[in-house]
Amino acid sequence: MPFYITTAIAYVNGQPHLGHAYEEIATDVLARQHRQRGEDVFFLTGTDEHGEPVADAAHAQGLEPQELADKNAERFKALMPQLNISNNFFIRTTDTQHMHRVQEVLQRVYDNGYVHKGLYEGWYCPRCADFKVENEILDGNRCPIHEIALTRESEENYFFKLSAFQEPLERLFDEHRDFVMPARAYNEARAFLGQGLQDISLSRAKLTWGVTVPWDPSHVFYVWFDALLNYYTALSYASPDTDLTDHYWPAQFHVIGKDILKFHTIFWPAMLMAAGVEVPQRVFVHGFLMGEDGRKMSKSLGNVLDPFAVLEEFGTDALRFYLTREVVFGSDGNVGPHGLRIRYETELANEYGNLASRTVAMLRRYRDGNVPRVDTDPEIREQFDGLAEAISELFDRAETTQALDTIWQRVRRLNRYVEERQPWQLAKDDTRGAELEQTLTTLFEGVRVISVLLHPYIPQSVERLLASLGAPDTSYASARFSATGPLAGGVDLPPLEPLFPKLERPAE
Ligand code: ME8
Repeated sequence: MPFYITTAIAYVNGQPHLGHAYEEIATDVLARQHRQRGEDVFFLTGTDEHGEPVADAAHAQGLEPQELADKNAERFKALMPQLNISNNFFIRTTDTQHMHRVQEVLQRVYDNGYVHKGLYEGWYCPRCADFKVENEILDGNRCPIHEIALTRESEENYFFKLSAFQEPLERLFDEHRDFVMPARAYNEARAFLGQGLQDISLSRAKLTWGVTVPWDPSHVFYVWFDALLNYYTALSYASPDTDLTDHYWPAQFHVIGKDILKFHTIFWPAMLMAAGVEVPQRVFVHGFLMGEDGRKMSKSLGNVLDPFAVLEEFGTDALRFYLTREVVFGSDGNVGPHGLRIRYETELANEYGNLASRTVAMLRRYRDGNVPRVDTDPEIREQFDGLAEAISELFDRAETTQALDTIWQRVRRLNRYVEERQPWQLAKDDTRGAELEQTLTTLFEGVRVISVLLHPYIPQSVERLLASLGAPDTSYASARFSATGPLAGGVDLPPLEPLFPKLERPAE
């Protein structure tokens, strides 16, 4: 089954920050889990390179927009392997194939009669590249997001007849309650729609950094139309020899942040309808990351969690784990270096890493590194019954944080099992050999299954561990807890280096 999933594409006016890393990681966890289930996943990410925010940032640095875009797009691209993101393609909106396709689709919108010329006047934020409506503007005519002064803009533009899509959009929202998730975001988008739609600016005459309007080359398209179309255009040239559009379109899952809700849930489906293209199935809106003190991260407050520093000190999986565990996907969350250290030490190093190390060490000490071929403990096995299915159901609702918590309850259960069984005591008593063997096999199987389920979250560590256990299969089929000895591996186990080494500077 095709599963096409995307992130928002980042502006290249600045460098990647934690918010970008978060969105990439959260989307990657979803993509990997669907792949694990055998679905035909296509995962797209990339950069948004046109428009005023980029042009202004470039000029402020004495660069041409293309130079700044090239420089920063490289930084975003380089971030993907650093975060272990499994994207299938990286789109840049300055790709010529993208630009041609944008012209083609929007020409269709024009030919279908959804474009007219008009005078636009309003308060404009150059950082959002968006006109603001009166009721969202802050005192002193400032942007509600960036808090910077808005400019009064008036120009003759082409307009997109958004108002013509009031009813079709209402129908879309009524018939597909999961078109926007979670429910809070759905309600917000529905309320916006309820206010009544007005036509919106489709082009800019004052700007040259953008995709030229084919029916009037003195205009470029308003950056949001060019940017949103990335999800559609990418499929036409992501593969060198085939056009993937028919195979993967419509997208199943757009992942975006809450500040760009209106564009993705109102403008985007309307634009597609105007072009006669099928609309995507779901838009998932994640929350914003704030500092540990609940305030917006800023250098001056000293509450910034720098993703690059975290990668350097703790490794990729620690960042992936911390962000997905700490921040409920779909809600805002507070994150910071203190919380990260605590979760690293208590959960990754002690609860999971140590469970794996102890299991391997005991198998080596008591059974020469070979897992006994005996039945697993039915009580523990029962607690793994239906687990993989439960996780998949949570993933179908994009409840990735809840899914991780469900897996973690099994990590804790296995740790308690070690304490209950005390294998080191059993090993002292020759008459209790069978109990020892059952305990060791159960622990091995438990660690293996948990690791398979954790693979979407912490792929590197899991791959290392499973390879060491001789059971490298991470597909969903291998997430079954065997009744009769291990499903795979468990022979001549080599010593296991700590998965999450102790920190030089422990958490206070
Ligand atoms: O909005 N916490 O680009 P962008 C969580 N180019 N997510 C955050 C965040 C934070 N602190 N800060 C930003 C754009 N994001 C457009 C998108 S899509 C066709 C065009 C998220 O670089 C933000 O919500 O400002 C968005 O989803 C993504 O990062 C890129 O933001």
